[in-house]
This record gives sequence, structure tokens and C-alpha cells, in this order.
Amino acid sequence: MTDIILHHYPTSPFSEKIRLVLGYKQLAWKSVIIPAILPKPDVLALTGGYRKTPFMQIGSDVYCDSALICDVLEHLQPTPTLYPDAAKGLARIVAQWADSTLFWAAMAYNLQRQGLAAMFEDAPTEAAKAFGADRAAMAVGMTRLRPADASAAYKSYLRRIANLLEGQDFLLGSAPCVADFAAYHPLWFSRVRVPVMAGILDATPAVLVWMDRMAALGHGSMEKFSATDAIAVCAASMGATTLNDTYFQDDHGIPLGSRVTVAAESFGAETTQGELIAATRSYFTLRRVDERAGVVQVHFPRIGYVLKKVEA
Ligand SMILES: N[C@@H](CCC(=O)N[C@@H](CS)C(=O)NCC(=O)O)C(=O)O
Repeated sequence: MTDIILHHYPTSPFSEKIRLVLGYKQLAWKSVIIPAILPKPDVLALTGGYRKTPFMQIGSDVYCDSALICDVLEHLQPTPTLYPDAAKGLARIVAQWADSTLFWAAMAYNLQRQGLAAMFEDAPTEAAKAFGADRAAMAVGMTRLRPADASAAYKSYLRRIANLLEGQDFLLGSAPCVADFAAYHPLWFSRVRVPVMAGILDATPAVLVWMDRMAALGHGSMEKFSATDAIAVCAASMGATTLNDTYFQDDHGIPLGSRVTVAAESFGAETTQGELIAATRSYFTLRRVDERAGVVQVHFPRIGYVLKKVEA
């Protein structure tokens, strides 16, 4: 079972990052649309607690976080590469900056009052309220930028992106790499999801031209799939992960076979619990058993996630 199943929803920026990577690598995939806010019972049947968007499923393997999903897609389809030899370290560092610092500045700007109103203009007020409450609960403990500070930071970041594009079509060269996909998605949200806020992009026309190039990569070949069928695929799978690194790196004093939890460091810190079956240099794998999905291997990147032993 090697079908790629992406669990996502149309307005999710991190999902757009992955949809475009699927397009760049010209992959075929199945699309399961998940809810944007809790409750998400079908999501939790697969992830065991992780509630963020997107996640990718292949058989009974569930890959959380778009950074890990990029690594898995690179394994599945190495060309064209997301990590060009000439800029491997830089590509990942720029991508991490974009997925965190750029993303939060852009979203604080995008979702100020006018943006939020535009996003929910055709929806009942309860929908906007429920979304606000869901995201506020996810953000407990985080410092959120105020709109004026976010706007100023976002403008500076757009100028830096424009600087990177001087003399080349993509951020780090003549072809897109992981940095381009990571930097694109928060800007896509401004341009496509809250066009009322998109004026901020006009000061950097080179960025708009680059965005057109990114959008032209498309989304690969997508087929609709249901959550129920995805859970059935998981339950029927014997499990054979794409990631087969057997290196064990123990930074926590937690042996393989222990009962553990993994949670995001911030923004949606719901835990997934299971048996630790891999802890490589870059990711953790937990095995868990679900009533509906059967045995599931849930994978998380190390960076951005917290591993803890469950004390008996
Ligand atoms: N580090 C995560 C961030 C994912 C993330 O924050 N996604 C947003 C949507 S784009 C989210 O989960 N929002 C809450 C939700 O969808 O339930 C990744 O790279 O995948």
C-alpha cells in the first residue's frame, strides 16, 4: 500500500505548502478533507491526539508536520529535489524561519479584523466565533504579535524575500527548494484567502512574479477520498514505513519500547501517546493501537516536538 493520502483542508497554508510539493514532484495523491477546528474524531483515530493540519498517511503510517512530510516525499520521489546539494543547510534554515517567524507575522497581519471578517463573510457569525475560540485555545502560552508590529515585520520580510529573488527565479537558485515552499504558503494566504489584505504584496512586485511561478507548479494529480476509507486503509495495512532509518539517538534517557507522549512545543500541544519504536537523528515513531484504525505508526520530527516518558 503506497498510496499517498493527504489529510488537509483548502484554506490551510501548511497544506498548500504540501499540495505544491506534490505538484512539483508530480505525484498522485488522495485527498481527505478534515475539519479546520475541533472536534476531529477521524483525525484522532489516525494520529492519536495530534490535531494540526496537514498530516500524511501511507497505509498505517501517519506523518505529522509539513517538515517531516517534505522529507518523506523526498524519499518517495527524489527528483526534482527539495534539498539541492549546493544549499542543503541553507534551504532547511530558511524553511524553518519561514514556517515560524514569517508564518506568524503574516498570519497576525492576515487575521486582523478586516481579514477575519473577509474570511467569514459568507459564514454564520457562530462559525467565526468558533474558529476564534479554537485558535485562541491552541495559542495559550504563546506570544502573539499585535497587528501593527506584525504588519511592519511582514513588510520587512517581503523585502528580504524580494532581495533573495534578485537575479534568480527562486529563493536559493534557478529551481524551487524547500525554502520556496515554506516561504510561499503564508503569502498565498494573504493573496488568495484574504485578498482584502493582499495590498501588502504590491510593494514587492518580484515577490508576486515568484508567487505566480510557485502557483504554476500545481497540485499534482489528486483524487477525492473519504476519512472512513482512509481509516479502513490504515486498519488493513501491515505497515511498512517509507522512513527506514534504524539509527537510535537517545537524548532523553528513554529506551525504545517505552510508553511515551509526543506533543508540539507550542500552538496545539495535544499529545499522542504510544510505544516508542524509533528515535532517529531527525524523527520519532510511536506505535499505537486504535479501535477503528488498528495498529498505527505515528511519526513526528524531533525539531519542534517534545518527547516525554509516561510514568507508570
Ligand atoms: N509545524 C506544523 C504547523 C501546522 C499548523 O499550524 N497548521 C495549522 C493550519 S495551516 C493548524 O494546524 N491549524 C489548526 C487546525 O487545522 O486544526 C507543520 O509544519 O505542519
